[in-house]
Amino acid sequence: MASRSFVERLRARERLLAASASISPVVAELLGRAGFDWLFIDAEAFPLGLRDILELIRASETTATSPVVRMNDDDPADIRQILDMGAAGVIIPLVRTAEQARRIVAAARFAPLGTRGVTASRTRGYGYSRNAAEYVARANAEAAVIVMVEEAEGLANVAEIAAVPGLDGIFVGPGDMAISLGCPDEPMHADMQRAFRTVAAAARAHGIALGTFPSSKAMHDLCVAEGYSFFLTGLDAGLLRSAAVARLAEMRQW
Ligand code: 3PY
Ligand code: MG
Repeated sequence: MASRSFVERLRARERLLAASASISPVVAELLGRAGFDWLFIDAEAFPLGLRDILELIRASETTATSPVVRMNDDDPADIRQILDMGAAGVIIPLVRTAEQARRIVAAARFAPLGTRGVTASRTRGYGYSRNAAEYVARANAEAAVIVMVEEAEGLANVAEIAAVPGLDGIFVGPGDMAISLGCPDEPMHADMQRAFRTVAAAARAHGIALGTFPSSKAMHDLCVAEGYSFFLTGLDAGLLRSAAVARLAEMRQW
C-alpha cells in the first residue's frame, strides 16, 4: 500500500505516473512492483465486473501503488461499492455538465458533503471498526473524485464543471476529445491544443489537479507547461503487445 494517500499526492501536484491494470490481478501486482505511482483500473475499456475490480484492488495493495478505478459510467451505487472496496479514487468518463459532476461528488462523499451510504465494507474493516465519525471524515478526505472531460460538450461546460465543490481532478481523454472535435488522427491539432489549455485554465482557477494520457512527448510537454501533473503512460495490454512484438522481431533476426 502507498505510504501517502493518492489524493494527498494529487493535491501536492506530485508528478504521478500510472499504467492501466485490467488484464489480471497478477499483472496489476507486477505493474505495482514496477514502481508506477498509481494504477488506472480500467472498467470502461475492459469488461470488468465489481468482483474483478475487487481482485485488482487487492493485488495492487500488495505493492506501494495506489489503485484508482476508471469506471464504465457514473452509477452512484457502483461509485459507493468501488470506494467501499478500497479504491483510492474514481475516474468517471464522458462528464458533460456541472450537474453530472455534482451528482458524482455526492455519490462519493458522506454527509454533509454528499449522500454516500455507510456499510460494513472492506474499508471499514468489514464492521470490526466501529468509529463511524473517524471513518467518515477519513473517507471523505481520502477518496479522490476525478471526472473526464473528453468531448466538445464537456469542454464547453468545463468552467462550471471545475467549479463543483469536492472535485479533486479533471482528466482529459485525448482519444475521445480528438474524435469529438473532428480531428481523430491529429492529437496535436490546434483545436486539441486549445482544449488542453481551456481545461487547464478552468482547473487552475479552482485549484484542482489535471491529468491526461499523452500520446507523444510534444503533447506531454504542452500539458506539463499548463500544469498537468498526473498521467496515464500506457495500457497493460498495449505495453505487453509492444514488448512482445519488439522481442519477437528481434529474435527473428538472430
Ligand atoms: C481517451 O483518450 O478518450 C481515454 O478515455 C483514455 O485516456
Ligand atoms: Mg475516453
